[in-house]
Amino acid sequence: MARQSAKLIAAAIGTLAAFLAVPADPAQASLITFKEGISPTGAYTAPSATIRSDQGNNNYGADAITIVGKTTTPAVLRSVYAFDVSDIPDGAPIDGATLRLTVSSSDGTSISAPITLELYQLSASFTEGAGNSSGANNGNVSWNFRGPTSATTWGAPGGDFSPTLLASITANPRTVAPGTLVDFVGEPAFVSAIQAASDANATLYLVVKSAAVVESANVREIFFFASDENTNTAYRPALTVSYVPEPASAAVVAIGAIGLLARRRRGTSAGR
Ligand SMILES: [Ca+2]
Ligand SMILES: [Ca+2]
Repeated sequence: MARQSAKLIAAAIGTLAAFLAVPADPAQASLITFKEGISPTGAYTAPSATIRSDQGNNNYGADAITIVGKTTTPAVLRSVYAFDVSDIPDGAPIDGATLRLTVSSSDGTSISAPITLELYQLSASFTEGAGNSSGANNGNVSWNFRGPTSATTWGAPGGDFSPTLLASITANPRTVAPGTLVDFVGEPAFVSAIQAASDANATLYLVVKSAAVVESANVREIFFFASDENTNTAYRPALTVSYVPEPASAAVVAIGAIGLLARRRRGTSAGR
């Protein structure tokens, strides 16, 4: 029995040594998705809301859609998003990120042309609020306020964001079909922003807007996306992050697995 235990321990050490000798393989990165009501848990919330310059104090936090674009009123519309990324394992290096929005409808009166939408990081937090599609002046996030009261204004109306582009996409607002998946695939700056938020167990605040050249043009281009309140849960905004499990934590898992294996073997022996 003692000889058998010694053999088991030797085998376990050998397995662990072999495991640790294998360098971390980016192809074995893990994925975690953040999506309201779905993932990582059913209780997860990922606030999103439209802000618009022609209804500067109005909050649309509970609307089923978020809107991005420009009207000929003229009005500029942007959408803000918040993702708490504290469920990414502490210290895990992040190597990729995608924000996925889903088109809820096309806009028949928009210009038919490719339009560039851009993703940036907000430098201040916001509170979502419960304004519906009609909007409500409730002090929560709007073109002018970041909330939770009208006393808390953005530094600049339309949201305070870092000028570093995190990702962009191009689509035609008139012809894009409902259900189209719009993926903002992260530039290195997007990955860095999520890494910083993960390291701080914090919430990442984002804004999607039309390119500046479009926001200043006198054309209508409007995109309708499903929001975090959308009853079609599959359409809700989703942030998917790819990370490499830390070698240290992987070793802990390996040691745990070896321990379990040893216990199972002992259990089998005892039963004989
Ligand atoms: Ca919500
Ligand atoms: Ca919302």
